[in-house]
Amino acid sequence: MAKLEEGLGDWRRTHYSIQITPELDGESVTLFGWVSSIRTQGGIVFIVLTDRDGNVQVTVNKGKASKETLARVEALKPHSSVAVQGVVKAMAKAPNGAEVVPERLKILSIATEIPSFSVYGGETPSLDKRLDIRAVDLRRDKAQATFKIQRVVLSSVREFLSGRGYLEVRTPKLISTATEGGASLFSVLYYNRPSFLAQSPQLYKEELVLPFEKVYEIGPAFRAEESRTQRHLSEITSIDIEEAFVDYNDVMDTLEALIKHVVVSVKDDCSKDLEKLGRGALSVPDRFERLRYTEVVEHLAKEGEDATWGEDLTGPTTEELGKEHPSFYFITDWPTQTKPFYIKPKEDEPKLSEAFDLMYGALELASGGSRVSSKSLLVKRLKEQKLKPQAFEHHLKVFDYGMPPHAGFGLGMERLTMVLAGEENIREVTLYPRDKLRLTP
Ligand code: AMO
Repeated sequence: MAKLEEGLGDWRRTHYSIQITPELDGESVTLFGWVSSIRTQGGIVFIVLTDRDGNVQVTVNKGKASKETLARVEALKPHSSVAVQGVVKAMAKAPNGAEVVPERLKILSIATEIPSFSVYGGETPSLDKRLDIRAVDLRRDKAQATFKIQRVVLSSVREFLSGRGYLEVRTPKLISTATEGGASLFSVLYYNRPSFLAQSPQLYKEELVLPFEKVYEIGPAFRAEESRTQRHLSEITSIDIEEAFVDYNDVMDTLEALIKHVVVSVKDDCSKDLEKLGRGALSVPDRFERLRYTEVVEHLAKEGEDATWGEDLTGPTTEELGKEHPSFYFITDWPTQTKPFYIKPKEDEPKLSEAFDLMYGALELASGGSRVSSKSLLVKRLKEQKLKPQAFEHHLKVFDYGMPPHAGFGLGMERLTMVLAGEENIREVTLYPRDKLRLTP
């Protein structure tokens, strides 16, 4: 008897599991995948082979199969990776109405460990346990559905933005200055100089409106978040746009249209995935409400909430707001002091700024605004925020060359996926989440 594990050789897949249907009755096929269950009943061994797309039943008749095939079937353990060459048989009782009777079976890799939790059905164990063997955990039906939705989020965002003439860009992630406040910066030694991981592409995307006018980036952003919450990670994927000759109202319109496009794409392309997650497609208001920050704070204070003008809205306060506005809405015209230096104060009322957050209930999905395009004002704003203009020398220089009025936003890709997939914990929608306690796998 040859050794049990074999290489691929010249075998190549002809079909995925879901393509095995009664119409293929009598056809020879080659399948690859993993064993998700093995069950013997009488003289028949039923092997469920699972691949990227689903399951197919492989039926071995002990009385008819070759000695080699039987030896391999005996050695099989769930999770082993296998290849099957066989013939399709229409079979009403089998999943998809057809099964495969193997002529040859290869074990490509015998599983030596069984996960401590059931991947194929059964109860979902704690997230931490699952994250420890994330590559296996991601085989769960719900994880597959979640990340299919995420793929559609990414592809539909690209389709929308490139369709509207935005150019996709990549900006450095190793940087020399903070953009979103010093507290959440990761330091990295860059050769022998201090540097940081980018918290956002903010300054680069603004500069790039000079040559390209309309840009977007889908890329990593790093935040050294001290608190460990269901909504915060240390590494995220940020969807950023920046555009010349527009203001915050225009980019709110763009963001609203973008969200609507993504929701429709997920509805059209992910109906089965939404079903697996036990939810329907999201309903989206015809027009996202635009609530002014000052009015929101006055209203919340009247309701007895802890909301003080001039401060960011905190967790419990946004929870209350989320109850009143459970879908998508904007909060606009934030106090200038609550927003970063690059956000433009209103010309007629500089205590307020041309800034917005996009919310979904209590969850902040995006923030953005009109930008300061005057160099002298930007220097003033940096100083007001106790930042040193010298540290931004290269960025400020660009403003000497005709920096146009411009505006943009940053949208958290994971948070948007949470909303679409109905997940409460951001880690569920992140392949390998990073937080204060987790740097592996
Ligand atoms: P902001 O800091 O608000 O704005 O970030 C934009 C969006 O990114 C997401 N986000 C996060 N998601 C999970 N974990 C985190 N630690 C985290 N931090 C941010 C949120 C948030 O709304 N430069 C500006 C954007 C702009 O003005 O264009 C910025 O970075 O969904």
